[in-house]
Amino acid sequence: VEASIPEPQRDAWKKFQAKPFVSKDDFEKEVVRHVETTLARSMFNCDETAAYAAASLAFRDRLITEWNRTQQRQTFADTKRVYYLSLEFLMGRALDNAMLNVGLKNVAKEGLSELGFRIEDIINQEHDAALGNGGLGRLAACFLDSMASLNFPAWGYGLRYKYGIFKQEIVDGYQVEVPDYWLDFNPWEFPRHDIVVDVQFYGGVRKYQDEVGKNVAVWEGGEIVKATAYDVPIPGFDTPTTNNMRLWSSKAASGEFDFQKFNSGDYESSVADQQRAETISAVLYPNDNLDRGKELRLKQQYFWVAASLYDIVRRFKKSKRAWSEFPDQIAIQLNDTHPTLAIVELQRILIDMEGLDWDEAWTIVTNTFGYTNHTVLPEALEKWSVPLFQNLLPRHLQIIYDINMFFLQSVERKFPGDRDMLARVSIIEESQPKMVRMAFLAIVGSHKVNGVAELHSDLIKTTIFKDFVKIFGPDKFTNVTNGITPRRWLHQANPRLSELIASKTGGLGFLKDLNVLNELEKFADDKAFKKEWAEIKYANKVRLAKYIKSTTGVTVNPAALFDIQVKRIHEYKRQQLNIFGVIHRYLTIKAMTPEQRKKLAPRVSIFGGKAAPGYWMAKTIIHLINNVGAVVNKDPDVGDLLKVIFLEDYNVSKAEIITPASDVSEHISTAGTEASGTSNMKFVLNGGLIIGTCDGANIEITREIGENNIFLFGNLAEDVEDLRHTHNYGSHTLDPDLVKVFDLIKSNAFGDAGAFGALTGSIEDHGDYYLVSDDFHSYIQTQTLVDEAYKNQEEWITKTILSVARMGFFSSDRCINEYAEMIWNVEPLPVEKGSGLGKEE
Ligand code: F55
Repeated sequence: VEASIPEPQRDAWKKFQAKPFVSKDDFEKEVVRHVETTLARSMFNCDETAAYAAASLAFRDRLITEWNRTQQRQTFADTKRVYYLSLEFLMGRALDNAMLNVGLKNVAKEGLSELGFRIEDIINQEHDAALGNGGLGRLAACFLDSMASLNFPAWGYGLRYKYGIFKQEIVDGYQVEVPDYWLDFNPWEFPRHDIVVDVQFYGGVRKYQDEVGKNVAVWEGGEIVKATAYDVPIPGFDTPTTNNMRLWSSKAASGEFDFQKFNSGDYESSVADQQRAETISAVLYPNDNLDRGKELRLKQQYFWVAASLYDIVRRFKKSKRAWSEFPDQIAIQLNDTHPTLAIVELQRILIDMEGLDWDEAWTIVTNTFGYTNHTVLPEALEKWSVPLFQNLLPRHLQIIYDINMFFLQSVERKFPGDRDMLARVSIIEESQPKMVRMAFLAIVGSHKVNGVAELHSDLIKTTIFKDFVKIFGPDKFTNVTNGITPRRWLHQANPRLSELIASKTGGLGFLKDLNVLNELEKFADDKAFKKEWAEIKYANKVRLAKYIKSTTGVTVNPAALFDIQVKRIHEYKRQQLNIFGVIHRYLTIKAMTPEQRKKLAPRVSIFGGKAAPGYWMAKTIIHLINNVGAVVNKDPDVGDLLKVIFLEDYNVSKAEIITPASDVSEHISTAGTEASGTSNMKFVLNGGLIIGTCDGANIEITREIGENNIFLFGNLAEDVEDLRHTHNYGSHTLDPDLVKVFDLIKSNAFGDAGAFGALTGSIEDHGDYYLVSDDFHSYIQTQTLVDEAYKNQEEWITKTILSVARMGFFSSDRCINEYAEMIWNVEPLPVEKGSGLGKEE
């Protein structure tokens, strides 16, 4: 149905078009209107929740106006678009970000104040949008911010989980998971009840030859689930461009429930059908870097991929272009292997629905997709059992077999007779049961594969994807080192530092071109500047200390060295190395004379992060940290010299308080295991130093900021394999200091040692896979260097200024520009400024 307004009536539309507010008065007017109409309240019952709701709705209205204009502009310009497919978008809060990106936070602050509210209190009402696990999900969120800020025509596609990552509570030192029901009130989404896609599951495939002898496959039967679109506007910083994140929600095809079943008395099964459909988008799987092969997860993947591709193809078809132009109009980036089915789905659409030849279709498919790998850990590489696939997606399995056949034929031509090679690279693993190797499918179906930091991109080329480099040549593989958005991770999280930088570099331009930070180098020895710089760090530490007091009851000294490790709990990230180091410090302090104690810089060791609910070892690490804290924090003999804090429920909004408050942060993964890491970048950008291994992006951070400004330790990636071999087949003696730590644990100093037997045992008796003992001495020594360096505050501050000045490379804007040029071949669509944008600095 043509829904476009006829020409003669359009003047009326133009005359009455919504105008985004710019002034304080207009903002207040909008807030009051929303309180009194949308929320049906008044000045006599407007609490902070209502004020948050109204302020958000005022900004949402403003965003959606720009959103509409952006979409019109992009459709009219008809340029190539990027679609970023990610099962996770770890967005955090939207209001503060929206206010800052459109440049109206001060307007809102004054407006809210006139209406009787403090803006901080209003911002704090918002529930995080926590639709992700960790780095991978947060990267997707940073990319959306950068793509909008750089005016790229780009959409994110994901799932609208009813429950995001669980909320973590600590009870008696143990992690307890609580469901995160976040949709109770979400002013940031627009349900699109008119955009609904049918998604098919199960059923069978009928094959026949048509009248001209062409082979036809029809996927029929099975069941249909409906996907409804929910749109979330993504405002760019200092630009009217407002992009879209489209999240799909699942519903039973028959609406509420199947009336036929209902009328025939089969009430229960009609309700069950409905619930089964809704289950698809119900929860985010809480594993990071682990693949569990559950059917519901595969259903989620196909549901989301099928709806997104239908949407993308529908939009393309409106342009009436030839299919061969598809890759000129569309780039699709796969955030890890989770959306790999999109490759198969597009091939299916082109050959089964649109009648293209296999080869013609396959050329389109491979030119459209790019695949980003985020891990080399074998347990995280996705595989799906063939029988499961056969049952759920029978036609897709056939297409995968065909893709594999043509691929293996090409390998055979290139390496005749190399049977081992064929077995190694086959998309189908010949195991019992057979498995579909999703990473291999993603490589074969994409034109570029990238890793997320230099070391990682080298590692994938020399280890897990080595054969594919031989087959496709090295140019198919590339590196795009991760980045972070300086808008959220500097301007929003650390407003005072942002303001100071702005005052010295000529305004907020550095937030759009982070290399401008270079200009700070000249202040590295400037007394007055250093004083302000240090005051800001101290104020951020005071803020965190208050937060620690209010959430844990522990008093920490803001003058102490704040040593922070916040990230998902995982053995490869080695929070156990950190806590063993803390126990070693405790032993050392206990053995010190009063004179020695006077010379030691007081320390607060701060941990935070969630363990996957089924990851026992990670939960044990949390338990140990909490038990060590319980003993150390109340030991009067230690006092301020050492405090150990575990912060509950680490998430994006908490990261905004924690990150600016670090003196040192820990990025201490076993070399070769952390693909990149991104919190390392956030901490340095906020004036903290790093203690870290030569792993992931730590290496490039060192190259940028200089090796005098980072505390590196531990074995190198190239030596890890040999060390593991020695543990298993040679002699394996533990570091003597680590033995003392274990002895203390075993003396029940931190509660029943039985609880920690698996943890110490994994190192003593099970090969110490993550090299905790091998790196322990180097770690302790380096921590001593940190203590020494911290005593010289003047030098320390200089180091942090120089580091910040050299962090420009790690903006996600640089990253997106690299993707655009090397992988997507897309251009930004610049916009005239002044279409209602706030003009604040
Ligand atoms: C989630 C689900 C599965 Cl099935 C597998 C992995 C994940 C996940 O959360 N991975 C993840 O966060 N990976 C991280 O990606 C970051 C962004 O590239 C990297 O910085 C980080 O090194 C990597 O571990």
